[in-house]
Amino acid sequence: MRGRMAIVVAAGALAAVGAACGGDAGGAQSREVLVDYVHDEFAASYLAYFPRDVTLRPGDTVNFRQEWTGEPHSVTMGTMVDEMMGVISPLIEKYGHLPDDEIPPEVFEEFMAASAALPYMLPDTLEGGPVNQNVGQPCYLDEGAPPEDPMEPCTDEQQEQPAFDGRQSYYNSGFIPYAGERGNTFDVVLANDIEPGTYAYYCNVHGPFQAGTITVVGADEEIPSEADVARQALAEIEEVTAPLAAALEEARASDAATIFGQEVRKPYAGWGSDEPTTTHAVIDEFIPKENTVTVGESITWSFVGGHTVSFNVPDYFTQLSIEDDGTVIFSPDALQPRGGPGHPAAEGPPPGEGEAEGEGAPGGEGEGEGGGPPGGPPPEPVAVDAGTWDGRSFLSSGMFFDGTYSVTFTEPGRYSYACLVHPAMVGSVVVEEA
Ligand SMILES: [Cu+2]
Repeated sequence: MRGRMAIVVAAGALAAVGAACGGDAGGAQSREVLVDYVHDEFAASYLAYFPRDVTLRPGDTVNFRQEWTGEPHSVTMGTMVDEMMGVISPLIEKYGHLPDDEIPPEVFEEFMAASAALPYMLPDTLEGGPVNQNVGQPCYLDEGAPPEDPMEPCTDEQQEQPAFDGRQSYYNSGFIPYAGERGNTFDVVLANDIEPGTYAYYCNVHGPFQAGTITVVGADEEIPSEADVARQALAEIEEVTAPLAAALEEARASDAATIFGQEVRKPYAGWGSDEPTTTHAVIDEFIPKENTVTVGESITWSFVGGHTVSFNVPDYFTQLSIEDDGTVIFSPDALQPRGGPGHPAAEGPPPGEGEAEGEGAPGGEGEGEGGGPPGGPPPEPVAVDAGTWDGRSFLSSGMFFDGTYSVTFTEPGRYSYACLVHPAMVGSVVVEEA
């Protein structure tokens, strides 16, 4: 299960969180839950909510606050989600910490069947353009499922957010944008008549491994303070960070490695921890950050996770964004190669071909399969040679999930580059005179 998640496309001021409604013992309270996390020591994406469970009373509010790492997320709840997580949570608890090959196949099947019962935001094949609008846009339903046609959003009326009463069938933030009116926030008011109990939510981009719960207690019961909630969030973040930090140390010290079943060679584009875990997080770093070559030499990046290697990038844009009419689109500029062959380009080699020799000849006939979103089969690693680059044009690899990308540098200079999906992921190439 973790291997599948590893291919998915990811400055906490915790002390100051949720100051809005604290202190007033008599009135409605609010508690903050972080969506993703920006670590200040290295760039990473945390496909998780912190803390994983928050306790409130009817009439209180959960403030979901997203920390933007470039990864898109949703907060999706309702009885459909309760049902799905009712099957999946025990599986994750029992098997989630095991390596893939120690998990019985029927457990995978049960997991896949349950998670496939609800629609995902990203289409199986990533090409850029509109994502699945039925769940990419907000949707609040008293009963029934979101539209079956992925391109059909819920109606305007269904997109108006009511209080959460625990009985709605589907209660979905849709893509939580980086900026604008709904930028990085999603507030859930718990209805006055919500029954005490535990309510599940998950991210419909990254799947049921990114999940959490809201526990509702009776109106006269005690709930943990804001400080307690913030402390719990930080403890959970630290628990996830420790193996990542250790993996990053090892990556920096190595020249080659095997990770997620793939042999890789420096420089690495992205990294992660091979340790099985039930909380997924990935490192959004180029390792090392700087590489030096002489004119005529090439650099070959090994990808670990969904990233791009992109030179002369245009002004920052997010991989997902919302158009004026509400349509949520996946930027083709982030996904597709620009300025030369890449992945998943038509010019690239077919998946799996040329991977040993790195002979991704420009002009090849490949069909390049689009990425590996949840629900899609993992693509075969590819090796793409982008050919020569003189340092002047926009050059981007397109989104790789694994495999390699080579560029040969023809002009001396210092070139910075970035990953188009993870804004904190930057590096530079120094090209010296031959
Ligand atoms: Cu990246």
